[in-house]
Amino acid sequence: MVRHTATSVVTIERYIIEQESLHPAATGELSGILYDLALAAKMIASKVRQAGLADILGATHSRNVQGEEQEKLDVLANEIIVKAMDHSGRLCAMASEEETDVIPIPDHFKRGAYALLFDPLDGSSNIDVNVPVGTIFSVLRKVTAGSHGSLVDMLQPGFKQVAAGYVIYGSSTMLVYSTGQGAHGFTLDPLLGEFLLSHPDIRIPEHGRYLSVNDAYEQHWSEPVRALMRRYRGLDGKREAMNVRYVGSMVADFHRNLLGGGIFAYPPNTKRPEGKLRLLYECNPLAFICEQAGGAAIDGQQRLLEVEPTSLHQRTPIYVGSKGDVDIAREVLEHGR
Ligand code: FDP
Repeated sequence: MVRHTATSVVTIERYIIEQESLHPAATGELSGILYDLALAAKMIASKVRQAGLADILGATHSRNVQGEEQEKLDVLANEIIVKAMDHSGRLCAMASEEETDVIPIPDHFKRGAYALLFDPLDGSSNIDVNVPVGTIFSVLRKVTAGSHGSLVDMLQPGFKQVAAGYVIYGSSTMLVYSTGQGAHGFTLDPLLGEFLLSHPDIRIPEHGRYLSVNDAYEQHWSEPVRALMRRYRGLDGKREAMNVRYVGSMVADFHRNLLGGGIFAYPPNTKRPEGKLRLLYECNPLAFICEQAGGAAIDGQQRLLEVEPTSLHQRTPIYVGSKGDVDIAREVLEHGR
């Protein structure tokens, strides 16, 4: 925890600048992307906070009092991010969970050296019932020639991420990011309207207390996955039982385990042999943050950050969290015990 005094606080802007100064070659472009994302996060947070009041929930085609089309919060969050980021001159293209194809930067704006991928509002089925939701983002360096970005720039393995992060809209709004030098958390002070450094250099415990998995799928899991879950629950007598916590918002489940220790798993099942969660803008960013905090992430067979992506909206199984608990997954899934 960082103690701020009445006259001295560490804002996210100050922190990003300080981190940037550790890299003499830095151009400031990546820092600019992170500020713009922090602004977008504040705008989304304000919409999420008003969600119950502003009548912006429900179907995309519902109408407001002026008779204008109203948007669902996830569609709105998508627009907020696109519009906060498209004109900065720092991105070559974007991709979002909400959009089928790569989102080009309009011709009348300058283009830059980075690609941004994001899930604007993860856990959106929880919005209507006032349960935390989140935004997840991943930044990659452009690898193709020319100024416009393309799908090729997006299809890079997770270890190539130059920055990744998430925002959780919970009892407070927090932004956690990493540029490869640890994972750092900032809490939004609603009075100042600023993200303040609250969790510098987050370290996830080696073994955790919490198991986050939707065990309604148990009947559809393979035998090794069932054996693994029995292990985590202490049913095979080989370890102490973990507590089960499953919010159903990946960001919320991940965040709790990052701070308190544990594992989040979304294994494949016969109904979803590829898993459910998206590799590029859900799993890779959280895996990157987790590794930076001393944790680990696998897809069941290999390190998640080394998976070679083949399509934009590719799904993957995931086991992410405390290193000791992920090691157990690796072992039990490989040997079935
Ligand atoms: P949602 O469908 O509500 O957007 O990203 C997808 C996600 O939520 C995750 O946030 C969450 O962990 C998972 O799906 C929940 O899926 P199940 O209901 O199948 O457990």
